[in-house]
Amino acid sequence: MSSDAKAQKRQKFEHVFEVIRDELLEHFASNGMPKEAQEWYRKSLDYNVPGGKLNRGLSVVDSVEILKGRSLTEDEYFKAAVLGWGVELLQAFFLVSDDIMDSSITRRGQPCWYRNEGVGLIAINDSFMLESAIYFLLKKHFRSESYYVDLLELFHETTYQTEFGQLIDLITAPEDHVDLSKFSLEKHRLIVIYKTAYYSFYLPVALAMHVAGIRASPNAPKDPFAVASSILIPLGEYFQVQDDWLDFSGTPEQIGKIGTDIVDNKCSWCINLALAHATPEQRAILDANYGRKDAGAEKKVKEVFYQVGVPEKFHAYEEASYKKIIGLIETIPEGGLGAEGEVKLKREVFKSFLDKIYKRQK
Ligand code: GPP
Ligand code: MG
Ligand code: MG
Ligand code: MG
Repeated sequence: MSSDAKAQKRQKFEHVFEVIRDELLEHFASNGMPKEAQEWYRKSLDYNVPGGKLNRGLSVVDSVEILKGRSLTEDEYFKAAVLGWGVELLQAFFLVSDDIMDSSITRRGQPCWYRNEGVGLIAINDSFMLESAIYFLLKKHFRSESYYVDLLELFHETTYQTEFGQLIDLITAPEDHVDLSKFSLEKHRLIVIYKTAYYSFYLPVALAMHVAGIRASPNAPKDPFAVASSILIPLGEYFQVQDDWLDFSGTPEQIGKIGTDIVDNKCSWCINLALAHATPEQRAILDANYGRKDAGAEKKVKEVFYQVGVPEKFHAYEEASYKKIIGLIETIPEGGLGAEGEVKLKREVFKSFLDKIYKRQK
């Protein structure tokens, strides 16, 4: 797609944000909330929801379009976009609170929300409101749909899974006790599948499948939701490895945030690769410097990452992941998965998502 067409697509999607933001604010005001609270909520929504890459949200719209096999009516587009913004609201809820938990400094090229003058720990409540907004919008726009409960369950279950992942991410990275022997690639895999893959990859596509009229058939040999998950979870794993790689190698200007994984003692893909390939001397440097709130120590860790070849290993991983995911996509029959006369699950849903993130630089 041309960059013009991409920009147009984004603009159309962003326009829907204005609509739902105003719905949220109108409802808030109608409860008699004071002017200053209305202004606060508006600022929180504008600051935290729309400024990202929007891959997750746009994927809902793209997937509905691909599954239906035609361009959407205005009403269909709007509903798909509301669900897309639901995913972006969920992400905003996670990021606002994750930045507090990770003591992060910047996000999307601006200070993390909690670091704004006068915000601080009020950001915790702001994050809760970003989450609750999802359910207000689902009720407003989907209450009478046969798949309303499916949407609710999907958002609830995915949120819970992400919280499992955040818990293991955090307790594997205690601030006051560095023990690199607790890390492993298996542990890393579990963390990233739960903290990232479900909400970032499975959720957008599963939402689109419900809207497009694909029904779960848990007892069928190939339940379409299980097939989607079997491709999207590895895709999400690859995406979070990219996130870990960019945390180490990207500049703040490039990735919009200052990497904190090394000083935060995170069980990231990079440290696991380094541990697997370090000489005893390099291992000693890692043990002495990983997870210290100190720029000099962070630099020493990064030097070891370069010495053991983390960059080359990441590029090889990226190629291998791409091939593996294409292979998984090709397990779906060329004409789509599903019985005649039913809406079919199509390869293109997954290919289009993969293309959005392959070799991403931010
Ligand atoms: C990303 O991890 C994980 C999340 C945003 C999930 C948070 C879940 C909660 C329940 C709060 P990360 O810390 O590596 O992301 P980033 O690098 O963007 O800070
Ligand atoms: Mg973080
Ligand atoms: Mg985190
Ligand atoms: Mg990260």
